[in-house]
Amino acid sequence: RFTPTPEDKFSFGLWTVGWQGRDPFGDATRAAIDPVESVQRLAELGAWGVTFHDDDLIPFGAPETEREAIVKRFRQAVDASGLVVPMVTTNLFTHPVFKDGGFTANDRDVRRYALRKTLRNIDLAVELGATTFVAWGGREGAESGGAKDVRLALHRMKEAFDLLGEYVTEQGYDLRFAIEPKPNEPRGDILLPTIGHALAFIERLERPELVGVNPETGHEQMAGLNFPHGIAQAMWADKLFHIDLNGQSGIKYDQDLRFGAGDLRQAFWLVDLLESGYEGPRHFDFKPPRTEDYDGVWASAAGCMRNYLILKERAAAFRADPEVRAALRASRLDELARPTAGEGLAELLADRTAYEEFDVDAAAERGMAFEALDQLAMDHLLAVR
Ligand code: GLT
Ligand code: MN
Ligand code: MN
Ligand code: MN
Repeated sequence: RFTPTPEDKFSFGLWTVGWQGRDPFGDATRAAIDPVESVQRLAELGAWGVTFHDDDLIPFGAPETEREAIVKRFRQAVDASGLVVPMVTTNLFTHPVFKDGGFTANDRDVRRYALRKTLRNIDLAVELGATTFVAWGGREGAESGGAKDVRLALHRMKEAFDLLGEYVTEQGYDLRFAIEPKPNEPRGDILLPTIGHALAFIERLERPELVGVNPETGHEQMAGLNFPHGIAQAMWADKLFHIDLNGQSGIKYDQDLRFGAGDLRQAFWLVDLLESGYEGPRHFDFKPPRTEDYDGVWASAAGCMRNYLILKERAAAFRADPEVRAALRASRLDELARPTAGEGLAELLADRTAYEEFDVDAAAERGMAFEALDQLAMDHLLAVR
């Protein structure tokens, strides 16, 4: 019970368990973990996939021969472990050259370099079997108003994704892009700050079908937004290509807690939602707190998966409960599922009961019974039903 298996499709970034605990105020509290060890430990814990940034695996600037040797050794470890590499991403934020961004840096030569670094990494992603390429633009933004012409920056952002889409199309690659929004940190304000901004941006691209979103729990919650609502809209738009699961307690710095820590109620509704139709990876992007030693690192990775499975069981129990079904009807969720003007505009206009004879006062008096429904959810979440 609550033991993960590859069928659960849990994946982890090398940068998550490998985080050394460096923060703006303190040095690393742990040494780097060999990516090969991370692969082995994650497989032992029951994970299905491992993901990485180019620089998590291959040190920035490593010569070609060293790069090849590292990739070969990593690929052997991945194959031996049985893990897959479902997603790869590019680091366009750590090196000082990216201090003003990658795709939207004011310096044109930096933008060209960022694109070349990304295109090179796309080849590696495809070589390792990845079908999703995440783009988190953490450095795409500004701290002051005059520093960035946002409309021009969005032109450059569009140009970048159009070029990336052109490249994978020309190469015949089976690879889609997933934009990861974040409102701020490390930049004062980041471009494409929320799921909604990203979805609107994608529709202006030359190949919108190649681009979706990779929302992260904590990033939306940093903006005070309801994460399950954002995920539902991404699913509604067929744009949930990938997801970064973690935990966040309210509007503050990006906590990257293990999944299930932080806002537990949103985590419950999120799992309920994902299990209703999302088939992609359950990817954890968390940071084992810097208080932890290596045992703590693996304990927190295991905790992410365990909490997902517990919530999955709790959500299934909620949906299966006959009293919940009755409560959902009492709250008229079945009515929400019906088109408002099923037979069209003419029928709506001709229906006197819809307006002239509609009893507004009686309708206004009807309770929605949401509190009883939510208490049932709470009882299931707390496992007292
Ligand atoms: C970085 C960021 C994450 C992103 C990663 C992908 S890098 O750790 O904080 O939210 O998902 O670039
Ligand atoms: Mn993330
Ligand atoms: Mn985060
Ligand atoms: Mn992060």
